[in-house]
Amino acid sequence: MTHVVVDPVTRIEGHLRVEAEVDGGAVKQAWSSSTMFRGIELIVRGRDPRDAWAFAQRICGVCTAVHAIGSCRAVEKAIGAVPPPNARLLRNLILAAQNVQDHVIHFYHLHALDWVDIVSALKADPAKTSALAQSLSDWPLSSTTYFAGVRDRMKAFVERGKLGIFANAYWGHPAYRLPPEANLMALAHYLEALDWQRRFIRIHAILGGKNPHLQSFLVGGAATPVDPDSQNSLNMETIAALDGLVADGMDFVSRVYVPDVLAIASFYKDWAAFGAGIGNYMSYGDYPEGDDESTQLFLPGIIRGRDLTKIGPVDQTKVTEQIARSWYDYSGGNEQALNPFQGETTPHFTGPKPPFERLEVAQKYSWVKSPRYDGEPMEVGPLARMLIAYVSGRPARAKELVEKALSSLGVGPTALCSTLGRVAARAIDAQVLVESMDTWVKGLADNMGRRDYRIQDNSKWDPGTWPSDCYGAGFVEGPRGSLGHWVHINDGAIANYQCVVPTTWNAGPRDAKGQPGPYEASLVGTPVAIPEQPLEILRTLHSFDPCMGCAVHVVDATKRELAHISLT
Ligand code: NFE
Ligand code: MG
Repeated sequence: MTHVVVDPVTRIEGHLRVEAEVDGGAVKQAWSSSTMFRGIELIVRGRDPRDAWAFAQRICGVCTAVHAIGSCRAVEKAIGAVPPPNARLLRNLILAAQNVQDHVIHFYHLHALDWVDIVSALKADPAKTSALAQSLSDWPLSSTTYFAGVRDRMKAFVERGKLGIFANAYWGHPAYRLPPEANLMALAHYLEALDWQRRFIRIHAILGGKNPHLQSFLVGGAATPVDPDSQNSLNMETIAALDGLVADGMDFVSRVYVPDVLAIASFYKDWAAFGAGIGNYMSYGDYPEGDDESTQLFLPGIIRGRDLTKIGPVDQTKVTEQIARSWYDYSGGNEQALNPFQGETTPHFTGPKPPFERLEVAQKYSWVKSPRYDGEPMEVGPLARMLIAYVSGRPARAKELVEKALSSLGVGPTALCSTLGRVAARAIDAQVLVESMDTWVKGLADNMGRRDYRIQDNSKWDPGTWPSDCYGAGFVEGPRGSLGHWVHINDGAIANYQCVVPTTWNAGPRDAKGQPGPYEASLVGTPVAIPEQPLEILRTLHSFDPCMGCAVHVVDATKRELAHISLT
């Protein structure tokens, strides 16, 4: 038995530590710990709920808009405001742009190097790479000269001994299986994706003034004026700019990202048998096209025990958070499971004191809480969304793309419940979303044509119109999955605020019953060829796209000083 510690897990957002027991070449047990403690969730207490989105958005530097939208939706539910169609379209566009950009960045920059050996790419024959690329897609950057140029740039890099962004990986590890030509193609696309993601997210600059942390959110709607007769508003010129950026997005996703994922997956089909984990999947659904849930592009639902024949409903009263293994206290006892409306955030670190060798896994070992649905752990994310789409047939485009991917790989639907399935589902999610963005841009243009310029329901803007005591919850599908913000408003001010985010669901530790969280469960059975180079552990972990910044977002409720940062 070898005890493997991966800390920090790199190429993620935030600080994640994983400990695993490896025996006979595979993981037997694993523990997931967020070692990061930071502060957002309670600083909105006592504040005007109309301002909460601007604070909540700072939970993360990656999935920023999702928190702003979750916050606005929670407050709108509490006070009874209903955003008009233009605001819905603007939010859908912002949210989808966030998801699509994040998925591309995740695949190429945070995850691909678990599958792609950059050093092997140097041995590639550019002519063969060109033939491979042209067999997969009609993407124009595919000539022999182009790939020779990429290879030579990389060679010069390596010869100077400065691997830069490619340093500190397990190059040459036996678990890498792509031929040099595929590695070179992926390297070229890694570099192209860096440039593409910068271009694509100009959608956020157009609709929100900047990225990250857009400025244009508003309780009851959006603060982006829509008026074709004004230079300073969203007008036909901006519609044309959005059209161009969405087309560029569709191009890259459908001609580079999706073909790359399928091509790489075809060399790693055995990874459809690893990383399944708990086999429960949940999605809140999102992208409303009308006033109620039934109009959403993605429907809410729950799949249990990998049973792809039925979908259960999501009843938000069944969502709770436990802290049996997390560094917090609950006033009513640490064995409690609290719904976020009653949620508490009282940090209580119980050790071990750093520097330490091992977490105290029999006690508390993470800053992430353990969310549960009806007492059960749930995996959230693009895989959950695509499974629910596949089983429900909605949206039809998602089902079609999932079927196409399965047939191109020659595998059945249960293969989706795996490390590989998570990666493929994310790419399909990106394609469905970028195609839908096109429809939403047209929707905005149509509304302008009809002179419907409404962007806000301001009937509830005045706190005098609010109930003196009210509760609301807002739900969003972020890049990493289902996100909820819960707010309790009393006398016009925030009395309690809780967020349960995608990475909290996926990265959470064991609960009071000892049930592992999704990361922990998914690692069991993962092969590990060389315990000192746990490349395979990273593959499964990265397939979830961890974000600890989102998962831990608390401050000390007693206002004790937790850290002092001196700038001198
Ligand atoms: Ni910080 Fe996030 C997403 C949210 S992860 S990236 O998606 O919310 O928990
Ligand atoms: Mg929380």
